Amino acid sequence: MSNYDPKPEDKFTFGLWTVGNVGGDPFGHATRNPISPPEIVHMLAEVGAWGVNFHDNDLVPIDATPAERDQIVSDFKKALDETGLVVPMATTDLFKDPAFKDGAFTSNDPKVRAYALQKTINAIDLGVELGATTYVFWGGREGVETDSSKKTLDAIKWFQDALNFLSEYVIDQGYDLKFAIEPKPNEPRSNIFLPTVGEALGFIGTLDHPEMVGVNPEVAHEHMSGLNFLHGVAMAYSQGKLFHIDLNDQLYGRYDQDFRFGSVMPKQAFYLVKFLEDVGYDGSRHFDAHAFRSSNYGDVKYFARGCMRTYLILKEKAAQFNQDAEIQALLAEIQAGDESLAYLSSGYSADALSKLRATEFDRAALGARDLPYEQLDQLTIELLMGVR
Ligand code: GLT
Ligand code: MN
Ligand code: MN
Repeated sequence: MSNYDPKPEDKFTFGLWTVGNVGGDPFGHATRNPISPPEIVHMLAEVGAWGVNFHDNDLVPIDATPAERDQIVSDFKKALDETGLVVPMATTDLFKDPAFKDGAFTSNDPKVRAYALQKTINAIDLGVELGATTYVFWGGREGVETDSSKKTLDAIKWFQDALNFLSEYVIDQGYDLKFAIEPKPNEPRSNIFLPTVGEALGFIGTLDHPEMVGVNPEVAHEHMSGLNFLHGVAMAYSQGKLFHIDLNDQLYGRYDQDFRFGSVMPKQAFYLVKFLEDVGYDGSRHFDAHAFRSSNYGDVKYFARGCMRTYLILKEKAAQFNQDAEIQALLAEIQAGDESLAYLSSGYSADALSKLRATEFDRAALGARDLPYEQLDQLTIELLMGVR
């Protein structure tokens, strides 16, 4: 039996805003008293996390004086020193303040766009000071309720301008920092720009420094669009763009639920963990989730441990899947190659074309091929349910 206790090499991280979430929602007030960033760091250390991430204003209130800022940062550093927790990622709160009610980088107001840029520059400095090497851009307010309010092409241009400016800033400072865009389709805006991993990947190619920019896909956000999260992650990974990942869970078609990782769609979570482990993804496993509103802080710890424990259990299941003789025999049969067609993987050539043209295919035999996917899927389910 394996040990499901988290270890530093698992690279499990949480945001200050996740275990520090106080349980408020659009229809109800907070159900937990706020706890301070140092207290959150100690709680994360107690449950066995490796790192902690934050928005500028999770740590330093937006209206803090410079002296207050310095005290807060020094208290936070002390907690990091005491616990050994690291800060791999930081980000900017460009969504809570009413100044951002029409977006930050894509607000119609040039002053808001400039303020968002200045706020992000300060937040990048803070993140780098605390050790962050990944900087997330979640454009929660970048969007519209009505398309009569904003020219979409202008918004795309403003978004590009902001990321280009910030890329140059990072280069100019000599920071070791890469950017990760986090897509989301809606909530809090009715329509958010860069709604899916696919759109974000396409957008990155239009930037001045695409090599500095990747994606931070979140399970819940792709599920809100009814998409297959694994496929989005695999596409990002295949392009060398999986810079970060937000793990949680979410039913399709609902509001942003941010549930404990693997808690509602464990089969999808299994395929995801198997993918990350099979390819050797070496970034943070960041849990962007929060406990139920009904939980007290004891239950919040259970929630945080649960995220990591489920990941490790699924990792063990993935290894079991890879070693299961019956499953592997089925896969070998289903995925068998054909040596006589290997020439096609070298791409197009006159020779390949004439060979292909000359090949006679037995279409009926192709259609009659056995594909025991029901058997394979049931074996997978039984493995996940613990009876294999
Ligand atoms: C916010 C959002 C998350 C983002 C965070 C980063 S903040 O909680 O719902 O998905 O990752 O800005
Ligand atoms: Mn979310
Ligand atoms: Mn997220």
